[in-house]
Amino acid sequence: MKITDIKVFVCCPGRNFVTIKIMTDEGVYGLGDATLNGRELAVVSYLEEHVIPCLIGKDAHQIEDIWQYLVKGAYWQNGAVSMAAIGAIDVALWDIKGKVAGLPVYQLLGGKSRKAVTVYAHVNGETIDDVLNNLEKAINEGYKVVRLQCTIPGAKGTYGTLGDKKNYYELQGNRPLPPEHGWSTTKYLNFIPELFKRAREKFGYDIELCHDVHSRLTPIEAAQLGKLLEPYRLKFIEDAVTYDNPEGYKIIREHTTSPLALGEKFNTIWDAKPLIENQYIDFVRTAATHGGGITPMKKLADFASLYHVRMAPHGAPDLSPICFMAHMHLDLWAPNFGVQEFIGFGTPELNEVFSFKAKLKDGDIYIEDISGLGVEFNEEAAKKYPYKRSYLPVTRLDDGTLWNW
Ligand code: KDG
Ligand code: MG
Repeated sequence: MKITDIKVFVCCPGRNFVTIKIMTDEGVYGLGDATLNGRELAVVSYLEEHVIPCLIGKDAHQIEDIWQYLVKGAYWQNGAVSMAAIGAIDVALWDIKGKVAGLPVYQLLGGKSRKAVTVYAHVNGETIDDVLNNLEKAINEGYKVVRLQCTIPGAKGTYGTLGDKKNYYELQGNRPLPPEHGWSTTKYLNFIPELFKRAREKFGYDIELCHDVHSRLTPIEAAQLGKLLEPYRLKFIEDAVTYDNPEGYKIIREHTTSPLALGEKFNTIWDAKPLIENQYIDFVRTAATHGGGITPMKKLADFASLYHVRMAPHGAPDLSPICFMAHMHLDLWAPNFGVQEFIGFGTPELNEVFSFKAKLKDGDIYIEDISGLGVEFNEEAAKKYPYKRSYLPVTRLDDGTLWNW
């Protein structure tokens, strides 16, 4: 079955997405998500100039060989742009294989390890009271795992809160240059334990809670946070420190039993390797899009399982429903699945462009047994939403120093 053409679509139904469609000589096609938030067009160019021309005429069934060819064959391995491009190709090839086999992708991975995928919802607010009200709603909706984020009083923008945005699909700051946020570790460490203390006082310990630090701390500060949050028994603290220095996680580990999650920015299994084999993390958060596809995600899950590390794939709004559905199949299969990040099924604009059959019940997602990934992309609808340049914010300390957003 030969690849005859690969089309790339860029659209913005609320936020930008890069979608690919692989066509074959047997009429079966597959879809992949190549979205790299804020650097979308670099991936388009990588695909159009350097990936697609090499794939025309290749056998669409040779998923592993094509993945190796794109990764090793480029000589310049890894990197966010190239792995997002390769991730999209790989996911689209799994979609094709599932369609040809007449099976959902999870069957090709080894079948279901569970009936449904437990997700964690985002709960945020401008004050602790806001967050607690929203947490009550999430609990009443049936969520069993929830991520809490709260605006830090006096901060100029806080990660994970909507601020003046209506929803996650609104472009960053609605302007084509990065908005600027502020950061104070002191204010943050003084404030955030109170959020979890009050959540536990009001709702007890049955609801599982997580928190995303978004790489703002140094290792010893993260160790302090882990200790401060220990009484509130979080499911995990995410991205406490950037992942570039795995030894930093050793410091955190030596001081706290708060579980740690990391990996949404990993683009290879080798990024994850030292953190997993040294038992520095408990959950690995790599996404099929940014990690290079379903093929490496399967290798990552198997490797992590040897170290009792569980999968908690990234599920931010800048990953398209194609990536979401790829995760559903991986999560249903992976014996060491932990929890899936989930920000809802999207806006009417998003659902006009992407359609997929997934149902949420009591904090678990069920998908239909459709062959392939089970997602459709409406090319005509996508044309109504042209690309709009948009960036994530940047963060500065009070003295102007640039910090990790
Ligand atoms: O593009 C960046 C987002 O995907 C990221 O900020 C979201 O940290 C994130 C999360 O945990 O969802
Ligand atoms: Mg995160």
